[in-house]
Amino acid sequence: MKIERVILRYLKLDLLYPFTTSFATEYDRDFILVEVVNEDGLSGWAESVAMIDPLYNEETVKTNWHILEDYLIPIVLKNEIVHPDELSEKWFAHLRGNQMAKAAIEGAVWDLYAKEKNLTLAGALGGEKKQIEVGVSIGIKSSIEETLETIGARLAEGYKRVKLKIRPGWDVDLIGHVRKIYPDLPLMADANSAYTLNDAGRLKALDEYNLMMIEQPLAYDDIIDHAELQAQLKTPICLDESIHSIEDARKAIKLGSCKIINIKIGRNGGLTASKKIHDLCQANGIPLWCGGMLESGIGRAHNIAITTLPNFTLPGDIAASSLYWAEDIIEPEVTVENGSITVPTAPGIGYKPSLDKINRYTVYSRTYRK
Ligand code: OSB
Ligand code: MG
Repeated sequence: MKIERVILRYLKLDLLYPFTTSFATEYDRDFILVEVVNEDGLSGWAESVAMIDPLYNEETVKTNWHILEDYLIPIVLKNEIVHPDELSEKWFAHLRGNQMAKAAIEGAVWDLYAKEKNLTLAGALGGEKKQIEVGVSIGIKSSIEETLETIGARLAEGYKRVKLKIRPGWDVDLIGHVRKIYPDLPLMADANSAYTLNDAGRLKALDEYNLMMIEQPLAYDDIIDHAELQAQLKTPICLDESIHSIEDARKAIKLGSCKIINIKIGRNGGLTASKKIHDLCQANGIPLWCGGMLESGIGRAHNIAITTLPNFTLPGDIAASSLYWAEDIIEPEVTVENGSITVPTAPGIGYKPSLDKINRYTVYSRTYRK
């Protein structure tokens, strides 16, 4: 690959509806778009999923900009890259952490690689699904009534799996009410690390509601206590925040810390690493689904591509563009019909980044040349 220049853009998009987790309420989304351009003028695109504040994990939009500008972009411009796998396996391997920054530029290189080979990104990764099943993640609301209304609206739009954000005090009662009205709905709960082992009793009370899983109940960096908790719970635990690498996945599986893993490309340090975690989980009977980070269409397109791999057997948090944005920055936007997304067939990410729209939401940008 002959990468000539890299463009970073800092974008800000307003969310149509505020999104509340156990750690914050988001009203808008600040993120970095990475564009890598080859000598023929072909572009690869990806976004960094780091958030504005270090509340989900330790990375932020600005730490990502710093790591991209001062470390990752110089590596990509200086070295001859033959295959995107080399980024995580060779060129970035000596740099600790900063998974979301690494994933952002690696994803753009993967998109460019697929376009150079005239493959879809899904195909380049080895994915074969033509359609993927998705669900919706519903934030913490001001009342149970409002939550029930939101669930009703999403089901009417065709979503078939619902994830509810929980935190201490917004959990057993909430799930009980929802279950009364929707006894058979595929339903799960995401705590974003809001509990400790002292809350095991409260979490055990959720066992009677037949949840598909409870996601990341304990600390963002824990795999030991989760193993102890999983041994006490009937409900499968799914790890999100705690998994950053194939090593984390291997240890979590070995300890019995979870029965399901959520893949986030950014959290895992990129597509290559996520594919390796996929293969490890497949070999160990751990089903996967793709998590979401309130991405724009560009990150969403990457999530769709990885979900085409066979061990993504559970619906992912990849809802339609229109649930997040007044207008998305890709054409066409991501749409969901009957709880499914049709995987695009155009090369690379398969959706066209709209420069008009991207420029409208760009706060600042910088171009880096060879
Ligand atoms: O834990 O899955 C999470 C959003 C921001 C940060 C963390 C999470 C989430 C979501 C939203 O659940 C999923 C989506 O993009 O719709
Ligand atoms: Mg989560």
